[in-house]
Amino acid sequence: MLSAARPAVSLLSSRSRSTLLTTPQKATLFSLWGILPNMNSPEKIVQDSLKKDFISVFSKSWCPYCTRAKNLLADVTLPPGKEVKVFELDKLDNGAEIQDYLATLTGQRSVPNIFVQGHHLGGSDDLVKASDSGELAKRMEIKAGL
Ligand SMILES: N[C@@H](CCC(=O)N[C@@H](CS)C(=O)NCC(=O)O)C(=O)O
Repeated sequence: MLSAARPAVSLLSSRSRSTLLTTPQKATLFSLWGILPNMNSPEKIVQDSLKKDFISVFSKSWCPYCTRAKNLLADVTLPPGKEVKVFELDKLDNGAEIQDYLATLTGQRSVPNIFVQGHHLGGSDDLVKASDSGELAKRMEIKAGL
């Protein structure tokens, strides 16, 4: 259900894009609620995000594991111009279908479901482990030619 008062896209940080393009800095999380601006199939929504977004988080707004993951990611330093995209599945009209598609794609039904540079990382526990072990930093390295 979409509430009329709620914007389709809400910006959690007011950090300016021009700054983002020049220096590595703490992540900006863009959170999507309501109806996605471009209402496509669940597959296309997910695949587009995996192609374009540096980090994709499929989340639910009430989920404590998701909050932990979003807090951790908000504190990560990203390469210039890179962003974290958060899909709040309980707030998106086709969130349940997106979750079904993610389950077939990754074998993981739970949220958060996290991808870095289009590659599946896992859930919140996996993110914490990857952050502690240095795996997350490795996965965030930009490969030559990308
Ligand atoms: N160990 C998982 C736990 C995640 C989890 O239990 N998430 C709950 C929500 S807080 C979930 O996905 N429940 C099923 C659902 O919402 O469909 C992780 O670290 O991500």
